[in-house]
Amino acid sequence: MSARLVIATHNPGKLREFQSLLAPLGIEATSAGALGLPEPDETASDFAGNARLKALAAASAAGLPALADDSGFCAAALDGGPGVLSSRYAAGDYPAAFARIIAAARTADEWRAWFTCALCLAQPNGTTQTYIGLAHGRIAQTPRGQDGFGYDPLFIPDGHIQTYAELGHAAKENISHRAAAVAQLMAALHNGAATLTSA
Ligand code: ITT
Repeated sequence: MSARLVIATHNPGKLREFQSLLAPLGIEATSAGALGLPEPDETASDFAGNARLKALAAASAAGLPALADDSGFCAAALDGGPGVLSSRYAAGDYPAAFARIIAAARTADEWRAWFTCALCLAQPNGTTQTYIGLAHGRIAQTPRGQDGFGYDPLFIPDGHIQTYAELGHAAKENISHRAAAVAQLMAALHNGAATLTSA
């Protein structure tokens, strides 16, 4: 398949993961940052709404199909928060955010957590398709690991004893919320339910 796609993210950690996850498709992927596309305000109240907003903005500005991801870390002790507010909750200070989440988990004695990824493929003509990927696990009592980005040092996926940041990129790619959403997109592209070429 030869097609062009805009990866509508300004987050370098996400971009790296997408480039690797989408490599098997052999598509020419450009990032929204490289194209100088503006970052739309994330005004929706849920992951799918924000993913759609970002994908539509990029597809319309670039005149190309665009893929956007809205994702976040969800703690049971915070009723699923920070969730859609994950980036704002950390405000660039991840150690402080981790400390607040660990304190909440300890108080509630509730360590379950999950990542959510809403992936939206938008066409320049305004049609969209959205896929949701989840990864369940628990909060690490002490953040661990150097690999990855964002909340990776805080999350131990089910079936593992290491955090995402300790497992590293190659292992995360097999089990992550983003990989689960991309797998659905791949299936849709393979069976014709989604396309990268319509204008
Ligand atoms: P774009 O909107 O440009 O894609 P962003 O970082 O603002 O980048 P979001 O609004 O979707 O993206 O915020 C998601 C936040 O959730 C992200 O900044 C991380 O803090 C966290 N997050 C999402 N996926 C993650 C992952 O795989 N590992 C660690 N943290 C993740």
